[in-house]
Amino acid sequence: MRKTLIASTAIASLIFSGSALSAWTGWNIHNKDYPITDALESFIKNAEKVTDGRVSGTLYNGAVLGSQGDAIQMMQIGSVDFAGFNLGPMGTAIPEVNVLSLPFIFKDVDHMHRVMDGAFGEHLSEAMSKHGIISLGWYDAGARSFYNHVKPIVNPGDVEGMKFRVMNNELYVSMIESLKGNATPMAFNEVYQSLKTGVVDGAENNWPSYESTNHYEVAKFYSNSQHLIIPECLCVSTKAWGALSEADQAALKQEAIKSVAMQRELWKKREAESRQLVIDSGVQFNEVADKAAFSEAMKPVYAQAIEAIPELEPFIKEIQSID
Ligand code: GTR
Repeated sequence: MRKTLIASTAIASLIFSGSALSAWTGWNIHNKDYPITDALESFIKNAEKVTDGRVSGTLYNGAVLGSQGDAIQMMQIGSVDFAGFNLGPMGTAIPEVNVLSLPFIFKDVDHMHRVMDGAFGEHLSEAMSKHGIISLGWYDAGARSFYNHVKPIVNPGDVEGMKFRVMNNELYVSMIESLKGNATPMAFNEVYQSLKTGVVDGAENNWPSYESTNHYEVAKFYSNSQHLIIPECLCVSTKAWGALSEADQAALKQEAIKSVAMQRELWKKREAESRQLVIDSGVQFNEVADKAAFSEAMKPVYAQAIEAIPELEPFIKEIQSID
């Protein structure tokens, strides 16, 4: 009786002060012991502390709530509150985000950090917020390179006639077609089986995902083309965000900064470990010496993307103007 009284007094005072209790639902594609998983878990745990329990939450790993495409829709209607999204396939829901899916748009990962951590990142987050999603920070996902079970990729011509799985976004289909290969868009969790059964010859990803999914067991040639550098986000729905007081928003922004710093540290370590693990297991690795040849061959993707999505042009220029 006494407990109930205390609890209802606490709830009444929260409502009176304009704050309500929010139990957030979180979506994540990766499993436990992966950099973004640890960073999202730490974010939501600390969110509860710094808001005195006004925000708490549960992170659902391994895409158990649905594919990223489903989760984006759920965030837009407010049934997923926070997530770690890959900004590549997000392009199908938010046109401006496609700028990050252009091959070789960043010079390297450090350049991506400089661009995303500055005014550009804010502009992009603003564009995203018009679609119901806010980014509180940008996680690292390294660079994506080709791997397959047929042969090393050394020159752009080596991709000709080969079948590659790509993430769900037409831009990646154009990218593979620019090398005269065939692209099959497919969800992340279907790729292992497709490589194993020969539905596709190869795919492309960073070292940690190549390793954590065991793709390296069924696609033993990894060629370091680094054609895509796509960050991921610590995303929150505008609905959940708008329900918070300004003080709680400020506190969560601070936690997001910490979560991003943590993830980038873990990422650096994991990238080196994954690379070593797969090479030790017998993966045949080759550097791609002439990346400029790939960049040149993939250039038509830019014009095609601008034609389909004119909003991209200023975003491309903005990235290219940053050193
Ligand atoms: C990973 C990324 C995932 C997912 C995956 C894919 O690198 O972290 O979010 O997009 O690639 O290839 O689908």
